[in-house]
Amino acid sequence: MNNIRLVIFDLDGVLTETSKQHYLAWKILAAELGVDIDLEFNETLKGVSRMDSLDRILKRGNIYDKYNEEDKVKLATKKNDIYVKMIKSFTSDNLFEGVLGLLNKLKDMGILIALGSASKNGPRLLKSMGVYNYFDYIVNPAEVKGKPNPDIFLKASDELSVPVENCIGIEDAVSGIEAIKKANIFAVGIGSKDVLFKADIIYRETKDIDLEVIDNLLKK
Ligand code: B16
Ligand code: MG
Repeated sequence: MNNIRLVIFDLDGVLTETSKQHYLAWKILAAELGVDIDLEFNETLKGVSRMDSLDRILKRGNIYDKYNEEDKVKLATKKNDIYVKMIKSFTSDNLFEGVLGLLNKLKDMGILIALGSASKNGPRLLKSMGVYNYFDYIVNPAEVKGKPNPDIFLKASDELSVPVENCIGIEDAVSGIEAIKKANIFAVGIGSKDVLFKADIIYRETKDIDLEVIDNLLKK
């Protein structure tokens, strides 16, 4: 196996599940603003940055024009404070099945590992789940354009000096798969084939990932 040299992981939905906590925190904030959000709407927030998520919620409630930038930062901070309390209890038990095995395998094979998450809480979560030291590089989402722009994935490839043809990106959200494809990187989808059909290969769960199969596909 010698084609994959860098694996760029998304966080929520790939390494662990934080979408429930994001949803509950947004739901509390949205309710205070008189906006109702449900699980279906929450799907549209996956992989989307904090400020863009807030904009979507305000638009849903037809109150987008009611708030200036300063108000919006305050609202987003309020949501984040609620969210951070919810993820305080995260430990290695919150890692999806197979993640630790996969990270160890990559390390053993000398393959670089990066985090390409839209979440500014990424480093905090990796530390509390005990896997921070596996990561050779963590993209700071504040420095690049969010998904579906390719920038998060291009930044990891660039910083670790690995050509895009030797990278793979692993994502659970449509916006993330779009970002990987725009970066000309091999896209591994985690989730449903009906949703992630633009990915180059799709697995139901992270534990199903087969690196040998992907490495062979990268050659083509
Ligand atoms: P934060 P990912 C994304 O994580 C979440 O899917 C999305 O719901 C969230 O709004 C975004 O991170 C920003 O998170 O508020 O913690 O900065 O899937 O890109 O790992
Ligand atoms: Mg995700």
